[in-house]
Amino acid sequence: MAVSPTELLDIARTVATEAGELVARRRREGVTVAATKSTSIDVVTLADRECEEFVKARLAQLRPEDGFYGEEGGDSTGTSGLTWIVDPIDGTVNYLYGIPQYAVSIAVVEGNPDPASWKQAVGVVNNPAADELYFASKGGGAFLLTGGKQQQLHVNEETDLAHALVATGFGYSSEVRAIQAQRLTHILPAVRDIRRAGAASLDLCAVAAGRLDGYFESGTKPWDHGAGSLIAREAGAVVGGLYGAAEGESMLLASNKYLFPEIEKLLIK
Ligand code: LIP
Repeated sequence: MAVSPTELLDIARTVATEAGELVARRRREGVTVAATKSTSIDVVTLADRECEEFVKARLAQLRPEDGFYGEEGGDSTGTSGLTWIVDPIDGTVNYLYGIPQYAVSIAVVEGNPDPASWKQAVGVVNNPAADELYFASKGGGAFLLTGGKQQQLHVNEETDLAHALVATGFGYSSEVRAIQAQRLTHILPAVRDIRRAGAASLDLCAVAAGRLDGYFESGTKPWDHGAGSLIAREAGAVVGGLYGAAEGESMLLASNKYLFPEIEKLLIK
């Protein structure tokens, strides 16, 4: 990789900050649903589309040789071996309802946007409504910038599953949600409590920041976790799928090294 992780992180932070200002402004102006995707509750807003176009254009200016892989379909292959993976607004339903739990998620990986084979280089997750910018580079640690102050992030060291605060999420199809709800019946009695905040990238950052002890979800896409999983790993989390698999659509699980196997056992039931 000819470009330094520091340069890539600077670009990701700059663009995520600019994009966060854009989506926050659009939220204040009022949000319009542009279309639905997989089901009638899987919405995309005009701001999702505008933000992805903005991020893609900025990255094309700053890193014209790189590939791009975005949730709203603006994909392009590059020649540099690097791919930017972007969720313009993660937590779209929160954004639509005015719940301040949504984020611009920008990651850059070496290789294709496939969690089974990518090499994560940099991840940035920006929640403009909370003035919280999470970021990490591979081997460089994970950080939160908020209120002008920067702090390094570390996962909780909780070892008792019964004391674990665990987040999850659900898909947009009712058939899938029924299966996910069934799985939850094994988890809920075994842990402190469950949270469902609505944005995978922020759930992963919450694990990194010690605001959650674990997070699991099936059905997420590379743009949902491409940045947040690096931030969680750099804060000391174990992140992956089940049975040693890579994180991915089948399962995304993040927790500390003590609880990861305990939660995995409950998911395998
Ligand atoms: C969201 C994910 C979240 C999941 C939601 C939704 P989106 O992504 O980040 O984890 O539970 O159902 O898929 O659609 O807001 O970009």
